[in-house]
Amino acid sequence: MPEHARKMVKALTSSGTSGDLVQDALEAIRKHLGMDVAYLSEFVNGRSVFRRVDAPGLEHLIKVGDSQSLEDVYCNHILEGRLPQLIPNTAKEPLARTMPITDAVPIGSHVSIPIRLADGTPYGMFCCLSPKPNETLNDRDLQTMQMFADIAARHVSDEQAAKTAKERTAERIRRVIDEQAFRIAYQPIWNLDPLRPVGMEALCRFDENSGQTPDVRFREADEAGLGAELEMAVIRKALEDLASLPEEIYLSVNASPGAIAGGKFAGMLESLPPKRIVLEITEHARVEDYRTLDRVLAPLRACGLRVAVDDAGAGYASLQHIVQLRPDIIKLDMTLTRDIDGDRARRSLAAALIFFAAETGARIIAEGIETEGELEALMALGVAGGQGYLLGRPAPLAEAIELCAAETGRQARA
Ligand code: G
Ligand code: MN
Repeated sequence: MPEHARKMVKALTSSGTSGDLVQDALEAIRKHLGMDVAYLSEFVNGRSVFRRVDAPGLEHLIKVGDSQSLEDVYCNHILEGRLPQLIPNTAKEPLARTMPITDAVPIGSHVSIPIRLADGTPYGMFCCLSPKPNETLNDRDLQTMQMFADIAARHVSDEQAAKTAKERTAERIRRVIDEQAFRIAYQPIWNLDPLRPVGMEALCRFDENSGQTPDVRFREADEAGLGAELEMAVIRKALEDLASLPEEIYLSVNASPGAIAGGKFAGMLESLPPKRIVLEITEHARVEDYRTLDRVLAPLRACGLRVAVDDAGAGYASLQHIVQLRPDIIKLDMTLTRDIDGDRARRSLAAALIFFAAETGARIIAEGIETEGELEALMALGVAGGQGYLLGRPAPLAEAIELCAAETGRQARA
């Protein structure tokens, strides 16, 4: 099979997600028809803009991003039936002959198929041309061209749909950030023995009845390139509440390494007591660059900011991650807490982390404690702190403060 035919097959059978599909299709059809130039163009504000071009050796004549006025080119005439899609010899087409572009390029032969998006709106042209006439071009060539144009059209349609969906998501998230369309729920963090509230974790909650968990929101924001901004907006809002917290209670906020490395965090701490703030570093992807993270955090830690590794024992919060961050606090992921009273493997993994914490001067806080059994097992292992539904659900600030005060009062009376 000749190489261009192989390419045609490849282009036709490709999954449709590859960015090179249209490029491959252009090259294959150009070679198949024995033409010099193949391109896909998009109509934008009365111009035809080249989006993909295959024209080896003619890059000076035509390249991606170049555009021409629709007044000057064949496109509109073809769309409106004044010129045929198949022109083996422009000299035999009176209208083509009178158009300046025919001699300027020059164009001897021309085959083109209008491209429409899935919803029917015109997009642009899928086109092959050559400076020389090519009298062998026939209807079968046009049919083959049509097949490739269909592939290109489908690809472009998919691309545009994905782009539109992405833009809509980005706009929605931009609004969420600008309008602070989220609430902060606070979950008390306790010293376990004696039971005493020591901190409050700020957890973001999105209002709508979308049924989406905050995780999904944050992932969407990430994909829209707004992840760090959203995280910082949440932290900013939480920090506003620090002054309302009892003096002896610290505020724990969540951030991804990427958001911290973004550099906006330090500025938000200005005029706040760093000793009362814990930064929980949430890991959802592998950290590429600990040095940047360290550069941002070192001066803040020197002033008393404490760093916690969140979700330890799950996902990317690997041992390596813990070693690199040298955290003040290690938060045991709730998957380790769950049923720890009845599960030897979880107990020994927790014990290992407790040993590690003791050796490195870190404090362990167990997340997601739901039962007395879990609480007792954790205390028996020597876990210093904990949080979870058993000790207090995430709640509006006033309620969370109330809960802490009630427990403190109870302790005082006992
Ligand atoms: O990423 P991080 O571990 O900070 O997320 C904590 C999440 O877990 C919050 O959304 C919070 O509402 C939830 N949570 C807090 N305590 C418990 C608990 O005891 N059980 C369960 N299942 N979820 C909890
Ligand atoms: Mn957390």
